[in-house]
Amino acid sequence: MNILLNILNWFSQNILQNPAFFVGLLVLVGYALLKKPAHEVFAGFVKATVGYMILNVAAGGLVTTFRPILAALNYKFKIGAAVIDPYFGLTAANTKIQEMFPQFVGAATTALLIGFGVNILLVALRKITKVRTLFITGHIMVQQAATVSLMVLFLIPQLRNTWGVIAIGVVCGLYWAVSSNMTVEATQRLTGGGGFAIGHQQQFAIWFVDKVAGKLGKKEENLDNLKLPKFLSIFHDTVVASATLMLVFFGAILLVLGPEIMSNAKVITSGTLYAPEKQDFYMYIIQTAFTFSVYLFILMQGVRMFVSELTNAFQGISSKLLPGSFPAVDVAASYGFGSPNAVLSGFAFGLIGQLLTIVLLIVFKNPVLIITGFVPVFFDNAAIAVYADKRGGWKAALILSFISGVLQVALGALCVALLDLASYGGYHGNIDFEFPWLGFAYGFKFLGIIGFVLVCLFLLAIPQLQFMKAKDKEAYYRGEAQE
Ligand code: ASC
Repeated sequence: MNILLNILNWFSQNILQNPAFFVGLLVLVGYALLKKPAHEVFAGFVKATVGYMILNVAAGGLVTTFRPILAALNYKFKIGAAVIDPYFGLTAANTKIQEMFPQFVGAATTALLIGFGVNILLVALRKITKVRTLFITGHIMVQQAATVSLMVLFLIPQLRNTWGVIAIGVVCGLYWAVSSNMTVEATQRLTGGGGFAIGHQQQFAIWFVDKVAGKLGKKEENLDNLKLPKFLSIFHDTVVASATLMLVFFGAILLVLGPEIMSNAKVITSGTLYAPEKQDFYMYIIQTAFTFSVYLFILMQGVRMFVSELTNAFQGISSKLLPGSFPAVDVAASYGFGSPNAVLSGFAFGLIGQLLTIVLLIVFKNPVLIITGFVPVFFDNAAIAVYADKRGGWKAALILSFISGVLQVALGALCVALLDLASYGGYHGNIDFEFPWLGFAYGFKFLGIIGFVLVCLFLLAIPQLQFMKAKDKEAYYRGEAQE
């Protein structure tokens, strides 16, 4: 008995609470199940583990670059700031969990495993559950599991135990299965029967857009004829786009803060100080803004490494276990099926919506300042424009991506306040993590475990309603769009 307990204890401390090795182990088991040769199993394990360790290095770098600016903002204006971007959100959620609930650092990775299992189960029982899709976008699952872990642990104190870890996995799995299932028809229509669904961060939005776009405009008047300014195309490159956004936002913030505060060691308790004798303040600003881009780039590199292994392992397992189900993949897969102008117009109008709302936050002296992150403003709004254009033409695309930009900032500010993330500098920010997740989070806060159960029941009910509304039940399982 003692030996068993010791083994479990060792496993929990060294693997479960050390996500790098846990992710490596998932890949190892996945590849072994797929009967890959031993050297490939080993290589997969190494790449996944090292990839996750690279992610950790970059997350640490983001925190040390960001914290002094947050501290200075707080000192001078008594406001907190948060970048709404899933990578900043991941770092913020993990840092907060590590500081407040250190025994739960492994919760998100355990949830990944449980959630994936729940999703497999829901698809396996599709005759009952009506779920047709398996979510396999690994890096998104990692980000979402972290945010959901924080929501559950922070907002429902009764779940700060083993049940809580299981609960996080269950609600993640339900969200992955159900939300991706909501995109089947819209995506089949967009891609002309491409055979995949979306498993990313805007599934509720895609469902909604597909329903309302037709009422906002005519699909014949699509974005193909729109002339966009040439310079927008530089935003196709994430380094250029994130460095530019960071330069604009942090440039403005650092200019307002000024060199005195940024060189004051009493205010800036950790991270890099501005040292006046060594560097010009303006060069310091550019360097600091670009440093974010550097760490973001490293972070994405690490993520890419472990995710391609994780995705292969997951996909292999699911194709063996669940033939005939729809894989739910990265939203970028849909862009090629839309009007070439849709991606950049969605980004541009989403950005306008975000910037206007940020100005309103400043004018009305909101205690939390929101800073535009690249991933939601680009990928969410691009997807919204692609799907909206298909059903309602350019008018629907521009209106809906603009509204999404407004909501990302306004509801994002509420999320930051609710989860008390301002001193951690980031929130997930993708549109599903404002709507419906903000609502779910309020349910957790005000109704506790009952709220949690209601959220699960609500999610389970969605595919049942989709199925009830489908006229041809066989076509529902084949994923054919019926209107
Ligand atoms: C995200 C995220 C990314 C991008 C990428 C788009 O939400 O975390 O890295 O979108 O998946 O292809």
